[in-house]
Amino acid sequence: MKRRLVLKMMRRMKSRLTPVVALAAWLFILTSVAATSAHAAGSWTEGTVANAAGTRNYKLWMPAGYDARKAAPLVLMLHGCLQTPDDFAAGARMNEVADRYTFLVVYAEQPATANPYKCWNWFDPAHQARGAGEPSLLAAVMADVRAKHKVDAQHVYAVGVSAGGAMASVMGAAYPDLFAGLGVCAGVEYKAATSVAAALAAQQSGGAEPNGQGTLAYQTIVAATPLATPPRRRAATATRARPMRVIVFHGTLDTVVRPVNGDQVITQWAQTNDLLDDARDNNSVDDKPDNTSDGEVPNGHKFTRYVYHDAAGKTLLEKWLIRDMKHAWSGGAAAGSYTDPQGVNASEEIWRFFRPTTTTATPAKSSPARTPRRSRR
Ligand SMILES: [Ca+2]
Ligand SMILES: [Ca+2]
Repeated sequence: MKRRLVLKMMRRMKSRLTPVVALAAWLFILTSVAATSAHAAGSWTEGTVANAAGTRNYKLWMPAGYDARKAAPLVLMLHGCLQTPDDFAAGARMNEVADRYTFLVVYAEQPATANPYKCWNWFDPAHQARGAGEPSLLAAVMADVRAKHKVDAQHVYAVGVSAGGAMASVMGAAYPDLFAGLGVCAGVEYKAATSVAAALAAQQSGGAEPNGQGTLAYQTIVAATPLATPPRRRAATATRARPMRVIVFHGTLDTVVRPVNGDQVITQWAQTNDLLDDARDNNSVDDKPDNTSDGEVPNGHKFTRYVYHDAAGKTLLEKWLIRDMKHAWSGGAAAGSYTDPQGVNASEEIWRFFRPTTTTATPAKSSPARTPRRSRR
């Protein structure tokens, strides 16, 4: 299509320009066509959403190999205070993972007009609920991306660092119909605070009692996901909401958001998932790790990884404590602010944790083998 257009332009040019100028133009057009077609890397697009709560811009990473006809998973990335989408993208390097595994990454931008430090207002009751404030704007971002691109609705996740991580916790409870999982890096539990003073206190010594916050998040989820599509194979007493998969990263030397907050994120979501799985507070999911392992990044930090199972023994929650890491996104590049390249590569681990698996689907290979067997009868 593009080449045909170029030829058409050339034909027109030839009739008008001198041969030398025409040749120069021809070469210029040819090289630019070659440059664009040779580049298979992902690319940015931008968008803006608006509703009664205001306006927000976003940047969307279209991964290399993205096929507009095929539904792709989508990850919402929420930056921390003083950051921008570009800064966060450069630091976290999630786009590189997206290029490898072909998923969309959308970076919502919190402007200084909304918060002088560009923090998501996770601690303000005006921005903690479905259909209001910043959560509604973030939901609008997701809706805009989904309207313009083919998204695999079953595989949409919210990931954030610091204030962005705190907002990811809010989004998981307020919009459980949108998100199947959360990545909380140096963040806090759901509604850890409901004022600026409480936010500062929570960052230092933890937020509201996390088991209670887990129950609160469950009640919020139930309110957000009534009846519409009852899940298959679930007890009549349960809600239709899915379990929320959550992965946490926290540095042991984080003095901005102390590590107790990472523990609270796990306790809170363990309780929420305990209630979600059978509508009973029977510790079918709890915050005691089922698996603990130590490791070390080559030339980097040591870490401990805690894995928490659901009632069926499958991984539901994970927590990575990064030894000697301060307030930062674990891993990534120094090109972005608030990163610690010596930490575990959080982007890689988050996608490993979220990555859709095909264990429940019938592998494509087995279909032809079955068909002849059936036809013999
Ligand atoms: Ca339970
Ligand atoms: Ca419980």
